[in-house]
Amino acid sequence: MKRFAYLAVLPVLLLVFGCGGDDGDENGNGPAELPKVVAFTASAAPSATDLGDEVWDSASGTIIDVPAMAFSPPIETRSERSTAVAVSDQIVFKAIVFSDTLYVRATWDDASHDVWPDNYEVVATEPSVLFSVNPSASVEDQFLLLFEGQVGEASDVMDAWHWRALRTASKKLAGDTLTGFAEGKTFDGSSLTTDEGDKESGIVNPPRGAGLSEPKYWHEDVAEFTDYFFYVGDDSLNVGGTTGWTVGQRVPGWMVDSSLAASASAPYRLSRWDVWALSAWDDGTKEYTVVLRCPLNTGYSGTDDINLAVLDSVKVKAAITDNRDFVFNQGSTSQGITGFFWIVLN
Ligand SMILES: [Ca+2]
Ligand SMILES: [Ca+2]
Ligand SMILES: [Ca+2]
Repeated sequence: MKRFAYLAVLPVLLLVFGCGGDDGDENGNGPAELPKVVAFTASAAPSATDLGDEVWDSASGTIIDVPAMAFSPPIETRSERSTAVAVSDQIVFKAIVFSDTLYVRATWDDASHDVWPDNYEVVATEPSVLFSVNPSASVEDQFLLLFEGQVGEASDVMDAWHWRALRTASKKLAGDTLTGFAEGKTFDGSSLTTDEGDKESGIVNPPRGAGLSEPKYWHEDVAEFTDYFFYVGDDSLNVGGTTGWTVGQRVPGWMVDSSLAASASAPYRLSRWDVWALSAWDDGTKEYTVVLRCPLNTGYSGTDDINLAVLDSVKVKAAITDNRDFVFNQGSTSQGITGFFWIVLN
């Protein structure tokens, strides 16, 4: 198997074989013990709406270093990173198990709330409103949690929860009670594949006509509308207001489909959307807090998810980007990947 983890600790590269996942106390293969995030067993579900729910005070936080910027060897250590590297050098993790559900909370610094992929920007208002498309080549901030272990029939892949600051996490994507999802995926070492399900959370806002950079959908409040997404099916869409703009204003390049959760039934969302997310970016502290929750056994462990219900601990790694998609076959100064660490489930 090619599933090795390269944990960069000072100058030492510690080779850790990645198999199993239920011996959280000792890995037995090297001198350094992997960090642990010990889940707190809660007696009530953490709030689905409040990131500050005090139940999280009972869960101990573990700081996980973010030393690397490549997913696979040769891995680059922190000292080799460019000084221009954009992402935080650590993530603070907490975990809670309540009933049959795992909650994972990650907090990391990010100076920018990047949620404007493919936006339109007003570049002129006279003699008519002119837009440019995605002038900043922005993408969005992203978080990835990878689980080592058996996924369906395959043992050489990792289960993946992929959270994105706009397309899976927009507020009210999941109605008024949650902010959205992390997308269920599988990581084969070089790319991510979505779990079963064809529903899309984010839908691009297309140009109005061929050859035009004018957005098809905009808000009736035009100049007053400052949010970074629309809802599919919103009655305020497609009114085509062309007055009141000033240069530099933006129209969202994506719409989100809140029916993904409004329809509510798991058979509608399928395996692709069984990880729920509550998240926020704090403009004061410049910090993301993301809580992901998922059943320990999603019911898809025979195909594309790990079955956490049969494990005492699971070995994971996490990754973050700053306004970029993940790059899996080489380094990037806009992403960081942790070494392996444990989430102790009970
Ligand atoms: Ca950012
Ligand atoms: Ca799934
Ligand atoms: Ca999966």
